[in-house]
Amino acid sequence: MKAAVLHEVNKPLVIEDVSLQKPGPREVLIRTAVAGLCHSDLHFMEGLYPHPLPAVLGHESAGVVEQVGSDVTYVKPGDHVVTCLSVFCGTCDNCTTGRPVLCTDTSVKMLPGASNRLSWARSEKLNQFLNLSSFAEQMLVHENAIVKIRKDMPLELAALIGCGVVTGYGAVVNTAKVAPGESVVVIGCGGVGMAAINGAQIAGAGRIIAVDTNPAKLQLATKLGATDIVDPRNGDVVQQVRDLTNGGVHHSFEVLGRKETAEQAFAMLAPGGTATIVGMIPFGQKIELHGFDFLRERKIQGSSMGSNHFRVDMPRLIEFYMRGKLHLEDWISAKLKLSEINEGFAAMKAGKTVRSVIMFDA
Ligand code: PAD
Ligand code: ZN
Repeated sequence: MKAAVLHEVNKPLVIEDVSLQKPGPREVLIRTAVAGLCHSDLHFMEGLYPHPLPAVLGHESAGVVEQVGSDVTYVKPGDHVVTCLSVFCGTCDNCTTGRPVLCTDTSVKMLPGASNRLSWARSEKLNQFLNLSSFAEQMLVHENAIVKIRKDMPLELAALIGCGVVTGYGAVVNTAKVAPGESVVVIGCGGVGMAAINGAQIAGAGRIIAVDTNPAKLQLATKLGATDIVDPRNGDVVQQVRDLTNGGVHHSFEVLGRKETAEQAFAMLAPGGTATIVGMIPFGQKIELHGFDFLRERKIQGSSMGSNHFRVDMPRLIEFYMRGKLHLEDWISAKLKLSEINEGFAAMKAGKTVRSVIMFDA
């Protein structure tokens, strides 16, 4: 089968012939239908985060089950599934206390470089990425890395839920637990930020302020629920937000992955407010905060994949879509072939797209 391989950082992905093992007892072989391009893939391509290479990237996908291992009862061939990198064991302390994204069982949630599922004609090891590797015509995953979905859900929209949508929505609903009427700022309105805005609207937030440097993104944000927009090119973002909110917001979400914007997210909080950092700040980089702000009970926290319980959250997100509350069609900027994947990442880097998706049958 064909897969897009990252050989070296800051080099284009190369389409290669690769193979997968037969499913082990708890593994599922999936025919990939759609894979979304997420900025997290780009962070690894640019070397801002380390990963053993060569590797098949991709972690936002939907597909159809082809084959299951001897112990798998959850799905059968023909079932439609969405994948999630938050693979869980179900029995470690974090899983059993309701935080499966923090699963610590490395035999299920394998560490980078540990999986031997992928192979190719060369002697060099080919690495699986985040237990998924979605930029490939097929995926071999643990059964606890997938959720079964209804078959009338379009797979290209379902794929978006696999990372971007569950991350943005979950940051608002699961991590920050935004209450009805509270004010929200989302800094960075790409695929993940748009989901945070749409999630804030579903949660019943009051003011929802979208911050982005791209006017087209701000316009779409308004359609998804933003009540106000802020363009950083019009002046200090923190001051603009303070002016709009009479002194600060209850919740800010950094959905970009930069030091300056993480610091802005904290600085724009009202007393008692919470900043939630969703973006992947380059590995090793530190952020600076005013110590005094903690005396007014301002908080800052991380959010991994929207603190999801994806077997519950993803089918609910699909129901929101079916009821017209989650505007997934608006996310897709381009449908690409696997061979066009580098053009897709170039458009992301230029800030042009909300989400590009690879359509494997195209
Ligand atoms: P994206 O590239 O689609 O969106 C980034 C957006 O930021 C674009 O709309 C830009 O126009 C906008 N932007 C650029 N500069 C500024 C600025 N100075 N101020 C405001 N906006 C600006 O990215 P994405 O939505 O795919 O991902 C966003 C981040 O979320 C990224 O760091 C990614 O790695 C991270 C992420 N985290 C998790 C997690 O579990 N924490 C999961 C998925 C993605
Ligand atoms: Zn992602």
